[in-house]
Amino acid sequence: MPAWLEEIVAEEKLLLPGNSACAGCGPAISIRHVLDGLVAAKPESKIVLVIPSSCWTIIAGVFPVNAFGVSVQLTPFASAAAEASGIKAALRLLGRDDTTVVVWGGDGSTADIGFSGVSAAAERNEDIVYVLNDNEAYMNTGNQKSGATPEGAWTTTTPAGAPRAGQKKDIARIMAAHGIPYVATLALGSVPMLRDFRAKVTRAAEVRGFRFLHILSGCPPGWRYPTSQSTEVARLAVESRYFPLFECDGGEWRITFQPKQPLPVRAFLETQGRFSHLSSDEIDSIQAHVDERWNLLAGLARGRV
Ligand SMILES: Cc1ncc(C[n+]2csc(CCOP(=O)(O)OP(=O)(O)O)c2C)c(N)n1
Ligand SMILES: [Mg+2]
Repeated sequence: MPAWLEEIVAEEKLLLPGNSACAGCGPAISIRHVLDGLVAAKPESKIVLVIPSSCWTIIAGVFPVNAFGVSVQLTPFASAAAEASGIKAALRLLGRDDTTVVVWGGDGSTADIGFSGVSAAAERNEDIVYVLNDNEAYMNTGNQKSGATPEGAWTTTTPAGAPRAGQKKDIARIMAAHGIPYVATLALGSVPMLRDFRAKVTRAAEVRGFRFLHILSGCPPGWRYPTSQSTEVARLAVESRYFPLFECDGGEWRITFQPKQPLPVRAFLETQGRFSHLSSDEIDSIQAHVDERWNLLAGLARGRV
C-alpha cells in the first residue's frame, strides 16, 4: 500500500461508529474523508460543522449525543450559510480564526431551499468551507425530486410514468460564477478518486474565503441499488462522465480526472432502479446531454488536466 494511503487508513475517524446512517450510505464515507482530510491538512485547527435539515440531522443525533468528533450545529435549511458566516465572525472576534467552519448541506437545501443564503455568503466571500452533499433528491423525507435530481430519474414526486423532466441544476458552475476562490467536484469510486478527493479537501483547507465542494454520493434506498455498491456506482458516475471531476481554482478550470476510455452513461444508469423504466431513446438523450456538459467543461478547462 502506498504511504499516502497507509496514512489515511490509520487516521482517527471523526465520523464515530454506532451512528444511524443507513447501511452502505455513500455520504457517510464522504463525510469521513472531508473531516479527516481537513484535520490532516491542518492538524492545529478545530472544526465546527453546521448541518441544515437533512439525513444528517438524524445521523448527527440529538444533544447530548453527537455522531462526530467535532462540534455540530444543526440548523434550518435556509439559514445554514448565514449561520456558518456568523459562527466564523464570532470565532474571529474571540481570537479563534484558525477554526474551520464547514457546512454539510444536502442538495435540497443547497441547490433549492437554502440557495439564496448560499449565494449571498459566496458573494460576500465568507471564509467557510461549504460542502454540497449531493444524493440527488430530498432523501430524508423519502426521496422527493430536488433541483439536483438528474433527468429521467424516478422519485416519489416524479414517478416512473412521469419521471424527472429537464436537467440537473449545474450547481458547481453556478457557484463558480460567483467568482469564489475555490470550487471542486468530488466522488469516491476508486483509489485514484480517493487521492483526487483528498487533494481537493487539502486545497480547500489551504485557501481562504468561500470554498465550495460538490460531492456526489449514492443513496442505496433512494437510488435503488444494493448496499454494497455505493463506491462502484460513484466510480461509474465518473468513468461515464456523468459526474466529471474538476476544479476551478482562482478562476482557472481544470479537469482533475480524465477517464481513459469513457464508459457509456448506460453503464451508470443500469446499476440503479431509479432509472430502470428508461427506454433506449431516453438513455440516448441522457448520453447526448452528458456529452454536451463534458464538452462545455473541456472548453472551460481548455485542455488543463
Ligand atoms: C423548510 C423545510 N421544509 C421541509 C423540511 C422537511 N425536511 C427535512 S429534511 C428534508 C430533506 C432534505 O433533502 P436534502 O437537502 O437533499 O438532504 P438529504 O435528506 O437528501 O440528505 C426535508 C424536506 C424542513 N425541515 N424544512
Ligand atoms: Mg439530498
